[in-house]
Amino acid sequence: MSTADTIAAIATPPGVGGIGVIRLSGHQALAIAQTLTDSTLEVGKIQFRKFHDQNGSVLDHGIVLMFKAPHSFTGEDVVELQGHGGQVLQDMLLGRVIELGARLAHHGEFSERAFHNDKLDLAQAEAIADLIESGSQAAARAAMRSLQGEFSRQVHALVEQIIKLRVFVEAALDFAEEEIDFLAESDTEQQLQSLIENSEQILQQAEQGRVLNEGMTMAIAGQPNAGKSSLLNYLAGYDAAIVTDIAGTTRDVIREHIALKGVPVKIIDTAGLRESADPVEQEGIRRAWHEIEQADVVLHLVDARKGFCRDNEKIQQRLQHAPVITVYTKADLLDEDQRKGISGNLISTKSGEGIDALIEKLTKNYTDYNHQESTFIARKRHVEALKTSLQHIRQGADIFRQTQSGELMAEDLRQAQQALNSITGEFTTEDLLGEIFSGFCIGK
Ligand SMILES: Nc1nc2c(ncn2[C@@H]2O[C@H](COP(=O)(O)OP(=O)(O)OP(=O)(O)O)[C@@H](O)[C@H]2O)c(=O)[nH]1
Ligand SMILES: [Mg+2]
Repeated sequence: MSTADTIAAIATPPGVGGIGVIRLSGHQALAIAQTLTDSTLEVGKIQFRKFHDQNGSVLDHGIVLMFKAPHSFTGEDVVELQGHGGQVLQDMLLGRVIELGARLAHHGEFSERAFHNDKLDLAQAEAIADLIESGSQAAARAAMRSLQGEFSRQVHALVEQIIKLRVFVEAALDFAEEEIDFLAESDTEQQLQSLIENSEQILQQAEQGRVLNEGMTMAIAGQPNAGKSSLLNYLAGYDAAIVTDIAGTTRDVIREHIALKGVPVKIIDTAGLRESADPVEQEGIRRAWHEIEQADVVLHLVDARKGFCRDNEKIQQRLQHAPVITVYTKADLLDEDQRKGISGNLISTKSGEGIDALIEKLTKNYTDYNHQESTFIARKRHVEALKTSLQHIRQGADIFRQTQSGELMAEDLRQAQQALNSITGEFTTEDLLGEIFSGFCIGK
């Protein structure tokens, strides 16, 4: 990315509208606007001007807003041209601006410049994209809180706590002889404990924010004929998947987006898991595992009449990565005695029994968004970074408890801090930045 270039883009959505905005950022922005309008422009004024083409004919007219660096969104000189909304007209105006020396902005390049000029940190820049794309009022409110820096403030508070500990631990290393007493007599242990508790709390909030943002991915897994597709259909409210009594009916992965109590959920129905000689079914099962292993939560369906057999145990041994909820199906086919033998979630897609309770269980951590003024929006990468950080803090704390020495813990604390810094972008590679900003729309 070259910040020497002046970039331009249509900032309003494509199509017809009362007004259309073209945004420019960079050191040539003001000069380009002056040539375009054939006039002198001032900062901080609402100025009505004609926009000319290269022959001097008027392309459009409208309002010009100028912002002088560093007092702008990007931190550079910024001009906004508010003309009439209309695709052809906007394209002509953009073409003229490019002719005058600007180049087309890449996806998210305005936000990226704002980030590099310290106008926003990375989590805030991401919150802009999430705000624009939010799919519910709760998500929009949470994104706004992130944009205002709520999430970043909490991450910074954790970083501060880690730095305090690191300074102390590293100072203790300089007094190697007395180190053990020094640390043992201090409140290092309590500080570590409080750091773990705070990290856990933020992680939990970030997880909620991520689900609010991206939805929860819920895979339905189990042996053939367990009733997986029936449950998908029940929750989706229509016959999304084929249901038959033939084991191995579903081969492809079937996805449905639904809302459970206002929580966005991506349900994934998969092929029944078993040994199979059929190459088509084998491929279905391979794809099933691929989806199951990426899910946020797995519903493991077990035919209640068959009970939890060894094959089910084998399936669960492979399900270590995410919470697994075992669900017994076909409750309507059980007699009283059989019912007594089952403890846990029991449902029937024929009678609807047990499904409300299951939904309640699935959503209980996520349903009070609207009441939580503290919820901020988050992304998967934030959650992963918080997990990495927490893992290092826990590891460091264990080592400290065993050795009462700070030396071995110091490296873990350093890595915990680095993981947190990647959230706000203080420690982030160019590749990752490129990946994040390319997901933004052009003009943002
Ligand atoms: N009585 C009753 N039958 C059910 C229930 N759920 C599913 N079934 C029946 O069980 C059979 C298998 O159901 P599916 O939903 O296709 O099962 P599946 O787990 O998707 O099976 P595969 O796609 O082969 O892996 C069908 O005949 C369903 O009608 C239920 O709650 N009660
Ligand atoms: Mg099926």
